[in-house]
Amino acid sequence: MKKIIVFLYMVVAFGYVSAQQLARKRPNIIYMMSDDHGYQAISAYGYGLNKTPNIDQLAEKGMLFTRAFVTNSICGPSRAVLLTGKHSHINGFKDNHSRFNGDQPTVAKYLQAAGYQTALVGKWHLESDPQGFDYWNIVPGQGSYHNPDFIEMGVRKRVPGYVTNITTDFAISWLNTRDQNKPFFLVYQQKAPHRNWMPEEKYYHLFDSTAFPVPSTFFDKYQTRSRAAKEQEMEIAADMNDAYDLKLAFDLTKEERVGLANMWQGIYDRFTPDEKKKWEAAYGPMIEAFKKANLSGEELAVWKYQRYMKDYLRCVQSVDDNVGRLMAYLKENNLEDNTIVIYTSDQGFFLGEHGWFDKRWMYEESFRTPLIVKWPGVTNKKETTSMMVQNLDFAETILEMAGLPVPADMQGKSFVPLLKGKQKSDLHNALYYHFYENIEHKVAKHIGVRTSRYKIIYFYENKEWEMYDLLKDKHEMKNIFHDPAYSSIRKMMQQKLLQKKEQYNDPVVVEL
Ligand code: SGN
Ligand code: CA
Repeated sequence: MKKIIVFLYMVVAFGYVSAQQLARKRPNIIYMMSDDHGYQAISAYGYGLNKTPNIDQLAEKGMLFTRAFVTNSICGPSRAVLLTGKHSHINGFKDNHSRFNGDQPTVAKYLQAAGYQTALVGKWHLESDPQGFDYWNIVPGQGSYHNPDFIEMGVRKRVPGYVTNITTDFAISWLNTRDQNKPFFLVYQQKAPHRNWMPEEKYYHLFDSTAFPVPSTFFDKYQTRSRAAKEQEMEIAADMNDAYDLKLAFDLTKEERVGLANMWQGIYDRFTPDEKKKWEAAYGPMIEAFKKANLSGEELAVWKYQRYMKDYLRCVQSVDDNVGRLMAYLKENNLEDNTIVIYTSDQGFFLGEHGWFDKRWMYEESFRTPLIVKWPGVTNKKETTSMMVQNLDFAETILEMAGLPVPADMQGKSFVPLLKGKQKSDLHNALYYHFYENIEHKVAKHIGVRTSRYKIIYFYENKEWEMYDLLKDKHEMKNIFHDPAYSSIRKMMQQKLLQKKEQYNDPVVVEL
């Protein structure tokens, strides 16, 4: 049945494509998606934390989205939404413990069937083998930063070096060997800057003397918020592991090797003895200084925040370098003018806001994701848009970029008109969200809706509600769900939630 769907689609599409083809050469498309790269850590977004000149360069001739969101802020689900253009309850991949049914139609399959060469490199995280790609070379599960394993078309081997560079090496060698007579679709998915934030050797000392500004919400006590916000386990102060997250240890004793500390040892053992020496030389003085300082309370929390930010942003630096490498390759090979480049992340990330690391929430930092689209001949100058789009729209957009029709069962909308400057009103009046994984970090399951001004969240396990006026409270510190001044807005937002839930056929039960 699923094969028939792709076939029927092609019957319709081919007539369309050949007409289009006469008019122009079909563009190549590179979809770059990093793992856990918050928009705060891209300098084009203006947060002043770090410098990402290569990603910023995409924005110089592209469109930067300040309101791009995901449907379910976690890795596997986000990737499945990108591939299918369908919400998690429809594509079947609801949380990181799911297995993707690779037999269903995907954007990669549609492009492949229309004559695109397709490849996937880097993080995958969908458990089943990739389908719809002529070439794939992926890291198993979360992958490793140093001397990682890769699975190339089903064959697993260990590759010496640093994962972010290796992923690019594989992308470039595929580009070199591809059939040059066909357009290509390259899905380039970095593992970085995912936890546990292990930088590349050349950046061991980057930010050594930088003190990052502590977010205004860092000491949030979650007053007025639901139980969910208070019960999570993702606080920098309380939930980071000394060895694994904060890098306060080297080789551990047998007794120390438990839980996350044991994971640290596994990661540390991927280093060669010489690499361990270099790591110890770089991180040793930090550990000594920490021991001497004997910090506690708020000082210790801020110290952990600084420690976290340094390693996280060091990993981002290598991501940015490698975007530069790929862009240089395009230029050197005369591909720049006919290649669309999309840069995004599988979701946003907390960089200390509300005292947190990780994602999962429908709160802005993790619900929002960075998005920059550079389309030569279409987005010729730097432009910023605040119109709302969602990763549910990505597959549809990519198909339209390739001159292909959007299948009727995809649930998002192409934002090609927005990229072309033809979209004058918001593509969506509200965005729908559903998070399912109340396991690690203990974030209660929730659904919600966001309009350009308001957001309502329903934690359906606890039957608790939150609502925010984002115009007056952009940091989402004051839950106004029970505020009588907002009672008509509350009713309107609850109705919108029900309406979106119906529209997308989500069977979750809402008790008003
Ligand atoms: C791992 C991390 C979590 C993280 C999930 C999901 N724990 O399980 O901190 O939230 O990945 O991340 S770790 O101890 O294994 O590092 S995701 O990006 O893959 O969704
Ligand atoms: Ca992720």
